[in-house]
Amino acid sequence: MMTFDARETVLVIGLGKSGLASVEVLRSRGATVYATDEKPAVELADAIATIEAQGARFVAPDALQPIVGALSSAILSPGVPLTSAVVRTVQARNVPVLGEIELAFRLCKAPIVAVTGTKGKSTTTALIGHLLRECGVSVRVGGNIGNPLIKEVPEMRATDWLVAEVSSFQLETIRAFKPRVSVLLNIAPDHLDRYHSMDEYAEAKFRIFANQSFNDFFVGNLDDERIAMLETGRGETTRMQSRQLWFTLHERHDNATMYLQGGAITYAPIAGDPRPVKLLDRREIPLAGAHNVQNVMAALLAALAVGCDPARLRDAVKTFRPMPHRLEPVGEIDGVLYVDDSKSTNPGSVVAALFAFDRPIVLIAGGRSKGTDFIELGVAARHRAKAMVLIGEAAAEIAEHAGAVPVIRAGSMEDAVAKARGAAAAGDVVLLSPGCASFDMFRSAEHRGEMFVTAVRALHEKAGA
Ligand code: UMA
Ligand code: ADP
Repeated sequence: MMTFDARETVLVIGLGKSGLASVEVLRSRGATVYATDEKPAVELADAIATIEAQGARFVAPDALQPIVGALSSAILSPGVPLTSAVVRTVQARNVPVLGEIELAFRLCKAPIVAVTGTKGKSTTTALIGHLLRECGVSVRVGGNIGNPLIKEVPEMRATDWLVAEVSSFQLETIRAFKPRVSVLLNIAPDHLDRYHSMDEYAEAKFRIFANQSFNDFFVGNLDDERIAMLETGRGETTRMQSRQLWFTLHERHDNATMYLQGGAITYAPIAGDPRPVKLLDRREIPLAGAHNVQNVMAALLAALAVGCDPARLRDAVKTFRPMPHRLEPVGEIDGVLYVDDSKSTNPGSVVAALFAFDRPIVLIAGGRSKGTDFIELGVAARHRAKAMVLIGEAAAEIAEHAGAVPVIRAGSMEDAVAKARGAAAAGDVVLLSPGCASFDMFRSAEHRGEMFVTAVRALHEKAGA
């Protein structure tokens, strides 16, 4: 039985956001804490100073041997793969390696709603938080969305709810993690630089419901082929113990608890009055694109599973606002709308973005590929884009799939926005939806979005001048 208190010695692996938060919580519980990180020591000066002030000690990866024997567990940051040398060193001495999410689960008194999927996690997680709050539930939100889950946990009571965005990386290192409600949005190519195959990636996602039992709920997307295979009775074996709540963008389907009927999100309660309830018209959703209708359905089902009242949920959806860098309109200049979708970091989210507008699109895409191909992105661009401005390492690879769509190359975000402006006419959209990681040119996807906004503002000032 791991207690993570004064009786134990714990090694925290990785000193980014997740690791720093783990150190802080473990130290506040009185555990003896060591931390390690593979970055050069000079780059870690601030992190080391922070943890030392809390009474933890930094140990370089090549100096771990003498302390490994004393460890009761190791807490792994999501960015550190299980195959890393540090993890092997620790596992060779039979020290259990758990993720920060697992630690948070073990210390959390509140029930958890956990959200995963390739895309839409942050939007859906934030939306569930918003819906629960509007329905009077005491709720906290954390995880992959940015604020480490472990940070939210210490103060929580059994009557609160915790909404957790969990990535496949985080799910790799759970053991007992058992959300009361799990949500699986979609599985599309991404992170193929870390996983050997789509099957391996999907299996990591499926861990979200692995420990659930019949008192728990699973919310799943019936329109996603891989996920629909989990429906009881479809596959060869029933993998899931939890109660299944399925959603679909199609009209009523036997096993769907939520579906679109005549453009209205409709809910067929599984218990009680079986008559379908029209919740809201899809046009009332304050977010663009069919993919956001799916996100809203998933969030509504999760909130209903928590016990929220359908009538209050309807109004609560209407007051949600898009998160920054997710199809966020950032300005209109000379009739051209500029949209920041910098958080589009895989090809699937570019496809979703291209179909979210019914006006001509000049697409800005590219960056560092994550081992995915760009075939579907090319197909969607050929349908929907009037021109593509390509940036970053993947520009040449994406250009191969452009067909007859004019391709313009750009060397910086400022250059890309100026060239997109040149290709656009009044009534068009200039859409930054990169479909790639940002690290070849920017510090993060947020930084990339901010650079886009800065370039748009500069255009605006010029236009006004
Ligand atoms: N490190 C090593 N060895 C390695 C890899 C990393 O020592 O092999 C060290 C690095 O030197 C660095 C530290 O580990 O100092 C970074 O840890 P990390 O990569 O786990 O990053 P954190 O800052 O702790 O942020 C993590 C998540 N990062 C990743 O999953 C890569 C954040 O998700 C998350 O918001 C945060 O915890 C709080 O929960 C980011 C992300 O990109 C947004 N997620 C991926 C995605 O959304 O696609 C999964
Ligand atoms: P995640 O947290 O999974 O990365 P976000 O909600 O932050 O997801 O959205 C990231 C990007 O993916 C944005 O560009 C957004 O427009 C797009 N997106 C959101 N939901 C979906 C979805 N269900 N399917 C495809 N793309 C989506």
